[in-house]
Amino acid sequence: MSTILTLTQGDITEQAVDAVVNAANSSLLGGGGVDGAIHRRGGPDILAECRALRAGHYGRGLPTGQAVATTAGRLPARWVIHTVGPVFQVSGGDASLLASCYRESLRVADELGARTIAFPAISTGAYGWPLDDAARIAVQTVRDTETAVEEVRFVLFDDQAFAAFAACVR
Ligand code: AR6
Repeated sequence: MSTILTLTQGDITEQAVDAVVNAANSSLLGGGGVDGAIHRRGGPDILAECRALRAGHYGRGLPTGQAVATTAGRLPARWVIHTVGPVFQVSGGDASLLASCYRESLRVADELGARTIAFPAISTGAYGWPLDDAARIAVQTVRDTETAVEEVRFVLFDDQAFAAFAACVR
């Protein structure tokens, strides 16, 4: 089964998909941007599961480039897959860490049996990754990853992000 790649401009919390990916931080305890929107609209069940993860396997937090799933609470999705993007300046622009976020999220999606997944443009907000470069890495990584996911939807918040991703999927 081949994977279809689609682009939408909008809010990731409104996507009716099996799994929504959160551009989280390693604390898993919330923040701004996508993370803030997901916890706000998804409700307290997501944070409760994140706290349980921190009390268990992820006592020191979720490392950069890894991914882990929780309930999606009140979002129109079944799961939230939390991943931690690299901070552009701190990572020195190491593309492998950003690529790992997409690859690991798809691996978790496969474990869950998710068939549709929505990604934000990870690391391009607070974490400062240049949009064009991030879009290229995101699209290339998804294309190169073997997965049973049938639709990978990139959900871009503004015109500039949409244009950057559109330039990569032509
Ligand atoms: N739907 C889709 N895209 C969005 C939304 C939304 N509701 N809101 C923002 N974006 P960011 P990061 C876009 O900062 O760079 C948080 O505080 C936004 O325009 O959410 O990975 C976490 O807790 C940008 O293009 O994620 C971390 O501490 C992209 O989503 C830190 O920010 C990512 O922006 C993670 O930073």
